[in-house]
Amino acid sequence: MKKILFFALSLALFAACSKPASNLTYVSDTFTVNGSCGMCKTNIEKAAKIPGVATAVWNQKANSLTVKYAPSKVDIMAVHKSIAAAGYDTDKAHGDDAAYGKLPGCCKYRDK
Ligand SMILES: [Cu+2]
Repeated sequence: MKKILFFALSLALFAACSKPASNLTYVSDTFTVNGSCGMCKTNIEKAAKIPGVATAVWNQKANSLTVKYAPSKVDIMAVHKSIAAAGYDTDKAHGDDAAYGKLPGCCKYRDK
């Protein structure tokens, strides 16, 4: 019984390690995401990091987000939508109004 369990575990481990994650092709894209403070940066970058996105860096001064993502794994529109669902406007998706309403006062970038 222990041997079977060990075998199953090794197989699962092997399957997890042998995923061809390293030979994915990544591209970089920069687009506008409106926000106002450091908390926005955390929220925006967290929302942008959906599966298939390797890195997401938001620039507060420029109101722009640079993402490195694998087009074979994720559509860039899905990234826009995820950010919009968190309450932030991108140049292609309007931030969800209910989510925007729940943002703390310092993050109300539309009311400035
Ligand atoms: Cu903020």
